[in-house]
Amino acid sequence: YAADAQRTDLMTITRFVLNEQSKHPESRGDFTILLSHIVLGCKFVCSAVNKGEEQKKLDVLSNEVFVKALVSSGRTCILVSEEDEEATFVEPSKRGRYCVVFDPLDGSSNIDCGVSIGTIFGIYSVKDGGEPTLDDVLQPGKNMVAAGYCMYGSSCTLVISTGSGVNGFTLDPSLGEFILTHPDIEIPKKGKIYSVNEGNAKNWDGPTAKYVEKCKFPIDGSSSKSLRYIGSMVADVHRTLLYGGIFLYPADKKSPNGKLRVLYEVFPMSFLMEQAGGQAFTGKQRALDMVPKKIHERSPIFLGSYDDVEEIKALYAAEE
Ligand code: AHM
Ligand code: MG
Repeated sequence: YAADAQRTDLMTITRFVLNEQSKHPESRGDFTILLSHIVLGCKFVCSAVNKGEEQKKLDVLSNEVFVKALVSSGRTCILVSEEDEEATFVEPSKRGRYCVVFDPLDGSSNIDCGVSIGTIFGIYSVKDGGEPTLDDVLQPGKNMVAAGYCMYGSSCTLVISTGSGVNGFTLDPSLGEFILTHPDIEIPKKGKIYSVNEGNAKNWDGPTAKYVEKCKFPIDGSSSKSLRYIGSMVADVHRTLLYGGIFLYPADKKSPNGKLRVLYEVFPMSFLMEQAGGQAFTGKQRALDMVPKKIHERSPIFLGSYDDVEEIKALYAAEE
């Protein structure tokens, strides 16, 4: 898809997903409709963020917009949001076959100083018929049919995978459309950046501490890595995806399960990483193999370039 063609032959996200879905004969267009409602939520949040609304209002507002957009799509049956303690079961007359897990506005402590924040989402599908139950969302991340995030930064960027690669779209404000700007994103096999909250170092376990030490003082003659940490997962993961390297939110003595939530933070980002050729590891296993027992469960996470994650896996394997 050549750059000059892009200017006149606009590949909107709707067109792109319609093309992808047409490869599946069983497709009924439901996914495309669901996605257009997610996109609407992202556009709303993008515009609200740009207006500089207050933090608290923006959290709550974003959640309300996403919940209403998803329910009104008529294509969802269960919603899990970081902002809501309980899962939302959509009333029967508005029910569809998708479950959406999402963090409507992640990194909200960054709002008031204008640092990038984002929305993260993952989508599961349920079989037709039968009452939806929580078990429909308490599924390993590898069962997701799609995952993505929207970053509200210097531009508004939506990155998504439906299980066949990763593609990035940028909101053209004059058109109000997300246009394909980053086709087929592949993460570099190895990177030069590590991204972690080093303020927690005194509470880290052995392998994490050893890994970060190696980033700073490599013992194999390679050059040391740069540290970049925004503290906004979407922005840190977006950079990792494009430039390569590793993002980690490990376990520590105070938070033995780390900080990030399995369903709507760890899984979607792990899904994207694998689809882009990288890896995602929990310190014990492949992240996407985890089976969550609770909707707001947390897990440590190490994700990024294939080779960089291999190194941390080796350090954990050596511990056993
Ligand atoms: P939030 O859901 O309360 O916004 O917290 C999640 C955020 C992530 O965006 C980010 O990766 C992490 O918290 C940063 O945490 P810390 O400030 O402990 O480094
Ligand atoms: Mg969050």
